[in-house]
Amino acid sequence: MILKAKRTMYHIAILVMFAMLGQMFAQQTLDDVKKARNLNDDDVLAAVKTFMPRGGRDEYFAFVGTGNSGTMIVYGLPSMRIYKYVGVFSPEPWQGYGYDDESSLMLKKGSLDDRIYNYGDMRYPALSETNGEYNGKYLFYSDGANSRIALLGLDDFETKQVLTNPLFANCYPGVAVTENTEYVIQTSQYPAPWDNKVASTDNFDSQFKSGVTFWKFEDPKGATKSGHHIGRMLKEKSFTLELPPFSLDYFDTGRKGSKNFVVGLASKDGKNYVYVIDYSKLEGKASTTVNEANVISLKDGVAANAVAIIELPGMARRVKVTPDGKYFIVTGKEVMVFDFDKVAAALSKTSKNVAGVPAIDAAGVLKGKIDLGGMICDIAFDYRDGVTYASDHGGKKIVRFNYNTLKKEGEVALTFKPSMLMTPQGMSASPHSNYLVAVDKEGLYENYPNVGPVRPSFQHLIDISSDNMKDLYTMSLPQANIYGSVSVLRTTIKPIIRYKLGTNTRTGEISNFKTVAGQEKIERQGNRVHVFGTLIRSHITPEIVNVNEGDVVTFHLTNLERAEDETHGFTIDTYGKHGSFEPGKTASLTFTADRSGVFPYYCTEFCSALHLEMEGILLVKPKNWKGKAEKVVALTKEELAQYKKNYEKKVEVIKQTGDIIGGVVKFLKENDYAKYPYVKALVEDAFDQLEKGKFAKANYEKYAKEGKWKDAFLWAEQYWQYQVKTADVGLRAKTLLEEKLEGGK
Ligand SMILES: [Cu+2]
Repeated sequence: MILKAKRTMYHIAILVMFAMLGQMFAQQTLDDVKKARNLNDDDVLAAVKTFMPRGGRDEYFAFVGTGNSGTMIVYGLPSMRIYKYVGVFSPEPWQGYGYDDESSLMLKKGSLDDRIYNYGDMRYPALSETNGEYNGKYLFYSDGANSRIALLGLDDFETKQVLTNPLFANCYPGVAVTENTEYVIQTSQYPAPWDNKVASTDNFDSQFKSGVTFWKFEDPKGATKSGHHIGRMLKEKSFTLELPPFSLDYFDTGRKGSKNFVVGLASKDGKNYVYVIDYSKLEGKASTTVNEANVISLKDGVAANAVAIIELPGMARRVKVTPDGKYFIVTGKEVMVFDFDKVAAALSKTSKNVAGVPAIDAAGVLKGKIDLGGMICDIAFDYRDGVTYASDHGGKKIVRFNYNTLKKEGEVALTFKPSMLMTPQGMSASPHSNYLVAVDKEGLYENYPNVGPVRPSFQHLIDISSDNMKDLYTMSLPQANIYGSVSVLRTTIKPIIRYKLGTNTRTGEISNFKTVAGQEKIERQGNRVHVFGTLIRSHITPEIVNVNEGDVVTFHLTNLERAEDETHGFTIDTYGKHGSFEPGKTASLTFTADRSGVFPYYCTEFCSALHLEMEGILLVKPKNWKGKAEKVVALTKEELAQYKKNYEKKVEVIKQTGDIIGGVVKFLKENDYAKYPYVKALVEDAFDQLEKGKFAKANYEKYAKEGKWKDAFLWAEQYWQYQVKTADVGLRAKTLLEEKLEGGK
């Protein structure tokens, strides 16, 4: 009685406390917060424009290279939240990139000498296109430092191919694609003799070269066995146009009427140029092969009227093709708009040349120029005809002008020095008109703390949806360079949720090492050991692996999970191997067991409450080990009785869980779940789990009959794990079906 009274008092005390808290919170009105934080209406409006409510989704994905770190960052617009780091040119341990055999092989194949480089230099990416519009399927990056090119698949945001440019000693760290992604274009940056030949700088003009590589890209119509569409760049169908020893800079590709053109910045002997290439005149015209690469000599390129150069009055910072494909704009002290039609006509009518490249007189192909007052770093387009944004770095402002009228339309003053610009869909034929992202490095410490000599760069979100441009939000990006990014409408990309069981994510094929539940095994041939294992909450199977010092061991692991986002990590202590296993993925980790001892292996991803149980032991016996087999201690009567009790309890729980599953199944069937594809897929996944558990059920029943209560209990526990997973997926299917039925009413 006294106890009950005490409890009541306790409850009342809690209620009173909540009431008081309620009052305290009630005082926090919007006005209070504004006052307390010294915010004006504009600040609040800016915050509201980027705030992402629960259930909200960003309109765009943006992709930024980290420069030297060799990884890519994915963030959302307008929330500016970072979603992902993706290993591209350098190993990335969190996803096991460059640590498991599949990704290591890909990186090694993509290097000059079978080594894995630990860094890159990646700046300007390109998204794959269909008819000049982003199709949301692939993304490409160039590695300036190690002359590589990479293909990323956007159905799982992973790197699928890395290749070395067979000619260039270093590359410009940007790429561009043609209108239907027929080619991915990469250029050299600093001139050097090709194919790593040695030449004296005395012979700079004759032995050093620059060039433009057209990587042939093919996107298969059909899917791989795992359901992936993985395109490939094909070296044998690619070609490179030889150019004199120019230093090459930013470049872009034409579209619509100018779809056969590439335009880029070049410099030599203190002079600045734009080079123009009509690649359609070069296809199938290889003059020779160097290092198995098809090369078109400058002489043959000139003979085909495929290349020319335009001298510029001064230093140029950027060249970009307008969304309509009619013009290309070169920025610098002046903004110059060149007319593609005039350039195309002038290609075969040149009389002068620079280092053997036909030279077109700028005045004859210019549409016009505009002086915006300062040095213009970069430009970006929006959907409206001719509307262009220019970054005036020194002037700390964004200027809006129109390339058709060549008139300035407006500007917004900034507190920082803007450099690279990006609009969503901005490098496609249809840029969007709501946001502009400006990058800066030097400025803006007024609201950022000092974090030591190395500081982040910043991505500023600017609202351009009205004529009054407004700086909304600043995101700091550690590791990211100041370089450009691309951004695509989020719904254009259709990412998968899980892999088909056994997927080698780098090839998209079903791995030869796929292992299903109950078929885990260890195979040995001489000193070569293959472990075929599985990962599923909350077990790594097998749990014990015995090898001898000096054995070459491969763990081939498959994540059997069908639940969303149920990734398991895997590491073997001190062996420097780490894998990340997303649901359905199969990957392999190979190492030489060159240190004897007992090495726990375990799941490195916090995957569930039973995460700690995902562990096992690798026992590496030293050479000439003469240790006798240790005695196995038999269970005492009491221990056996305890296991029997535990087993019986577990069987009861299994029955209850079975009832829950039965109820869910009844509801699903009564409501025609199969009519809803996504629900159907979930239900199939759920039963897939239960199906896999059958062997565990057979085992626990068998051991119970034999009175082996420890084994019976452990197998019952395992079966229950499968049941839990079935119930988990099943309940999600039920909730989804309820929502569908609700929505249908
Ligand atoms: Cu785990």
